[in-house]
Amino acid sequence: MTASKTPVAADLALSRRRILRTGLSLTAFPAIVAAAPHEAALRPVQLTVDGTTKPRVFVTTDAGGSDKDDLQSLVHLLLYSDVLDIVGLGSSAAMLGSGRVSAIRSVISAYEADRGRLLTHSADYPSAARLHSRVHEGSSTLQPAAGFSRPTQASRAIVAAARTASPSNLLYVLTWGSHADLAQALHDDPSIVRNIRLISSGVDGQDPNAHRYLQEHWKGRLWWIDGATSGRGIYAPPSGANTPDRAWPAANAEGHGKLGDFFMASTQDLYGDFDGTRRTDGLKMGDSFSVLYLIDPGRNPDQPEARGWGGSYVASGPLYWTDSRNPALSYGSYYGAKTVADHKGAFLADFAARFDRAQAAKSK
Ligand SMILES: [Ca+2]
Repeated sequence: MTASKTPVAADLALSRRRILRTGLSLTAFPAIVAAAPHEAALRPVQLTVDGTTKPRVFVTTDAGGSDKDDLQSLVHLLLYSDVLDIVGLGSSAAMLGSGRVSAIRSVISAYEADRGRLLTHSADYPSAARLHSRVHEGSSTLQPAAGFSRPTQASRAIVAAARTASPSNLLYVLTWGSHADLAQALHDDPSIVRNIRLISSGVDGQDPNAHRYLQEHWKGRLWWIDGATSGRGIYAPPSGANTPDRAWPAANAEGHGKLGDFFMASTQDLYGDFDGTRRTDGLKMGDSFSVLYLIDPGRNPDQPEARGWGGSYVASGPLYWTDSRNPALSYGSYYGAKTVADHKGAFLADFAARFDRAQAAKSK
């Protein structure tokens, strides 16, 4: 099955809408806007060739661990790297014993092979060298009771990226692995909090002390969507079974450039535990809801409670949103999963069209 092409971020109406969003940000958080601008030189807003604002994104990931779904999420991210300003890719994988920047770099290498074809569809895809220059090793050990310890490459890069952000050109930090490097960054330079929006995906168990530090010291001061389970709606059925989608990758990714084949490979034996009898394959990419939140062409990112590709969240305190506990919006024990799953047809069709870009150059 080849999904229909869904135009993304291509029309002027959308450009105007995204420009309007900046105004909404300022209106929504006047206290933040009133804060003195940071002394560091600000990085200008990045625009696509059609004038659309690119959200600035720093992703931290545990790619390389026992669950291959972060590799899937990285493929997804890079296929949308023309509409996002990717300023950092950190390996926050303390549970693995060491960082795994090599896993991130392997996805960038697949992207490099396809970039020529991608550029015929959008001139905004960054070079692989540029992406490689933004890859950073993160914490390799669990944080002590305090929740922070020493700076890492990744924590320093978060501080640097946030210092060049501003309340009108925010840095979105998407945490797909542990919170250790973000926690360290906030500890080392508390002033960056005003420039950051965090969208996290239930990573408390990957570094409990770092997560507790964020909860105890930053909740209420940090704009934060704390999404533990909504992202399961990307792949889980309404029963809430942990059954990744086996059919979609073969139909839409395999044979679609290096990225398509890389994605397909990262859906095979998902947990690396095949014992000769039972194995798990399929599309999962549960952390990708944070990217979907930013790339939904119809979404205002200032409104976590609104409906949209990345899900709908419930205000649980100042600047803090969590998964909905409404039973009607749950898939089994996955609270809020339906708020993401309701948009699955749209965001997977769009993703399929992105794989088509990797497969074939645009005909002139
Ligand atoms: Ca992850």
